[in-house]
Amino acid sequence: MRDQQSSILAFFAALLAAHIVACGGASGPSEDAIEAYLSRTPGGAAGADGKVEAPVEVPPAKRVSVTIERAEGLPDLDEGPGETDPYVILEYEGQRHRSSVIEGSLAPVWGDTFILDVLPDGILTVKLMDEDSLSSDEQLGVVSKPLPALKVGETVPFVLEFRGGEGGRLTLTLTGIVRP
Ligand SMILES: [Ca+2]
Ligand SMILES: [Ca+2]
Repeated sequence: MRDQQSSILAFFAALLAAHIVACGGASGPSEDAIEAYLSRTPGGAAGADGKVEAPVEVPPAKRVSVTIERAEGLPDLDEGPGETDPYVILEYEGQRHRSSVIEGSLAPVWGDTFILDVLPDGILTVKLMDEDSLSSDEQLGVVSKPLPALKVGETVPFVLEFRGGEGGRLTLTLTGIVRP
């Protein structure tokens, strides 16, 4: 008798649960929306209108990963053809990084990645250099530009032109990342 009662109770409980799920699916927010809402960072904006379906607020990146991709159109100003050995120096608010040297190339490809701590109104200065063995290295070009504000996980191309494009073009990839 007890078994029968409890199985009847279980039946109604299951029926009720199914009803709740059905109602939720028909008129409520989607499971994904609820999950996003529940997993959002505490204190994060839930959307101005308070709707659960509002996109989860992605925080601004505190660090940015800078990949030095490639340069093209570099002028051949060195002692002879194949003597331009480009490398890149990144300077950003006291942080400094130097890429590898690509020997004898006017269209170098690097793929070197560096991490910068983002500072308010920070300016990125990029120097394109030529390594020389018999004299000190030459600066082929320099450009300064503010870093764009990135959200965490956002990736953008960042193209720099030297001497208005006459001195070549350098492509970087920027990705917003969190502070570890
Ligand atoms: Ca040189
Ligand atoms: Ca050189």
